[in-house]
Amino acid sequence: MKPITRLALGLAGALSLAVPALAQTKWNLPAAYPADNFHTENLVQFSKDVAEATGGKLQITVHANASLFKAPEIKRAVQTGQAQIGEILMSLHENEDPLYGVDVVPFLATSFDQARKLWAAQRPVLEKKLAGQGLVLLYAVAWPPQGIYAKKDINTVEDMRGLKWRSYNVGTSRIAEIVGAQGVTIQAAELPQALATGVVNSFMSSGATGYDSKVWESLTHFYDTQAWLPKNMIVVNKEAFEALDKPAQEAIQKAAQAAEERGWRISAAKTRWYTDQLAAKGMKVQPPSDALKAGFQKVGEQLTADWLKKAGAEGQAVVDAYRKAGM
Ligand code: PCA
Repeated sequence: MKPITRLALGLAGALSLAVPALAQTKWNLPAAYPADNFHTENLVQFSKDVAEATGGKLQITVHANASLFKAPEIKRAVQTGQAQIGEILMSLHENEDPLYGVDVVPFLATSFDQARKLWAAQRPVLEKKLAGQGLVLLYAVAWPPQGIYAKKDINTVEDMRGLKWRSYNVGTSRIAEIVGAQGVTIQAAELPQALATGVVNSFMSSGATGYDSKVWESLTHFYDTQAWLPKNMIVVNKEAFEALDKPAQEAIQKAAQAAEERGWRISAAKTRWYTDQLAAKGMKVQPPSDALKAGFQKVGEQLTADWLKKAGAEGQAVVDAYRKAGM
């Protein structure tokens, strides 16, 4: 070997130690919730894990609070490659396919345990659908259970008539229709403003989103109906994923698994903390009265029937698999 060749090889060897084999890849991750929301913090940790495991080769920047794309636009942005990866509120896409909405069927899965089992039943079917759209499903994490926020006593479903009701998906809009409230769809990033200006005076969501929105500045009551646990899912553009080398793909999958475990754990652990915060800020945090519970169960039954009809055999199969898993 000529000395010059040896030098060149030696240099290349030294370089390959210092510089990763692939060029650095940068991904954007649009997310729809505030930077200090637990889902977003979990995403940032996920991105750190990926950076570390790939030796800094893959850098994922999280764009919180719908700063890059609005919540309903994130899925399409990732599908079309405008963003490489994104966090999506699953049930926002129930109109496209009922399967996205199984987690918001009222009272089907009302605890973290049940929601996790429902996710296990839903996941394989969803994974296939997303793959057909050029998306790789990484993981999903549930929000805390959904309750009703209002500015007055809600003792029965009839008390909901005429409320200015903020909805965030098909199901919550439908609830407005059924109870005779004025529904208006507003995503979480715009909720604080909608509350402050009085555009809405009621909504259903988790303690987390109430807390994030400083709901106590406008509203006074939280009814802990525990009606369902909606999920956020993280998906990657398939082409972008496949352009990575194998070790990077594996690093993502591994970090995703860890993020899923961590996310569910934190969501469950913070559930009580969030409602405690609402109470500490002076809100009346309480379980629904028997009458409200009964009335709301009826609303739920109607939504469930609607959903099963839309979702057909495929939806029924997911529900059956969930029930078989022992709820
Ligand atoms: N927060 C989100 C979705 C469900 C939740 O708990 C929201 O209210 O928009």
